Amino acid sequence: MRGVAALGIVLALVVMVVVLGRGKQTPPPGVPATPGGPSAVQPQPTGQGGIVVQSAVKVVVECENYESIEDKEPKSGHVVMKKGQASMGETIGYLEIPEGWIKTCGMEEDKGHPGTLPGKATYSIDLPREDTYYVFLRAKWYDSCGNSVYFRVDEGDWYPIDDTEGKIDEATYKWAWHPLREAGDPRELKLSAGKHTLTLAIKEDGPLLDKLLIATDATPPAQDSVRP
Ligand SMILES: [Ca+2]
Ligand SMILES: [Ca+2]
Repeated sequence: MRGVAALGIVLALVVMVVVLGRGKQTPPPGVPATPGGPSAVQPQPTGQGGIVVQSAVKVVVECENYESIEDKEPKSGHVVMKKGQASMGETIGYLEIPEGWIKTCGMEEDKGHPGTLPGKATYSIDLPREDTYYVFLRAKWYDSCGNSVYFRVDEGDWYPIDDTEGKIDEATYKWAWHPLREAGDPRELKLSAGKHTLTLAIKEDGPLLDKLLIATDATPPAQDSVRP
């Protein structure tokens, strides 16, 4: 009898171990097994039929987090660029080009000449690969004399970002994404892998500049999105 009881106890233990073992969930591939670990699952480039599908590149730069800035008119010391904050559900920082300083400083003549007005901010980016890139600026224009900036990559040509995105009426604009365009279409920029310097320069006064997006996708972010 004692032998049978012992066998019964052993069998019960074996059943318990099997049941407990089944209860343990193995996380699916890509999901971290430890709580609190990184939750983002990075899509990997996949090969199919010899075609390599590359993941999209998105680089976001906050305009107020510049690497260098020329924020004063050199002769008078007048402030031409300054940091600001706004609350849009969350607090966002921006770079403001105070309205009116171009006239105050008598520099209207310089507005049409890229890079001659004071007021420039630079940003350093590091691109993962050589590709065709598109540029979008999240900004709040001021009015029809405050709805543009100049942009360039490294020592390249100055391009205007100049449109009426976010326009409610002549003197009222809301925050919007402004694509860098060429004859109405998104401008294609062939950029090499590695470090590049982006520069925003004043073209008109009044705009508020939130962030720059450099992406391999030519589709602009949704107009009301704070984060692309
Ligand atoms: Ca203005
Ligand atoms: Ca910002």
